[in-house]
Amino acid sequence: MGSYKVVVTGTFNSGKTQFIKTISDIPVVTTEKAVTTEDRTIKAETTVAMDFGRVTLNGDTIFLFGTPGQTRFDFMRDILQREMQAFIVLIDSTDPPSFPEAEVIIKQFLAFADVPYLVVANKSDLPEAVNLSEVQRGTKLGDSVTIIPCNALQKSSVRQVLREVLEMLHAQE
Ligand SMILES: Nc1nc2c(ncn2[C@@H]2O[C@H](COP(=O)(O)OP(=O)(O)OP(=O)(O)O)[C@@H](O)[C@H]2O)c(=O)[nH]1
Ligand SMILES: [Mg+2]
Repeated sequence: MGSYKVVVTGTFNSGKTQFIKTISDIPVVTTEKAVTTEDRTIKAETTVAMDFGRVTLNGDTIFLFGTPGQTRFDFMRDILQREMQAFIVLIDSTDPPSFPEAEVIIKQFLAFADVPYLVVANKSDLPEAVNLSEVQRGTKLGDSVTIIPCNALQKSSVRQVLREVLEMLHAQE
């Protein structure tokens, strides 16, 4: 039984805020603001600072910190990464052009701290979602990195991802 800081990061619009909202035991602190860039054709609001939620699973408490997705807020990553014990990289499975960006994010995070991480192919419920091997190719992640599918609208699916993260954290102890 422990408490852990886990950062939920990933590409723009990949479902980071949704992921935290779906599983959090407390009302999530969000920082959604109207999108002012060309991305506004994709969604109306975006995270500009962070999301914060908390969940207890089998006696372990996870503090979830979501990052913004737009690259102009990348400076927030350095702040949110402090003291993190693991991170989750969400990828929008319906948006293959965004896949290479995930690789960049992973490298940047690992350069900050060599902690366990999990790559999540989110929005797996949508018909346009590509399969896991396509996500693997697009992100140039080798076979050694496990990518797991997720539907962030579904609590059981998010819980499954967090169980995997806890397993990685416990393996280190
Ligand atoms: N069908 C489906 N929709 C999802 C899923 N995850 C997120 N969404 C939807 O996708 C949209 C974007 O989700 P957000 O949680 O705002 O994404 P984000 O990564 O926080 O976005 P930014 O902070 O702007 O980078 C919302 O309408 C979500 O409800 C999923 O697994 N399946
Ligand atoms: Mg967000």
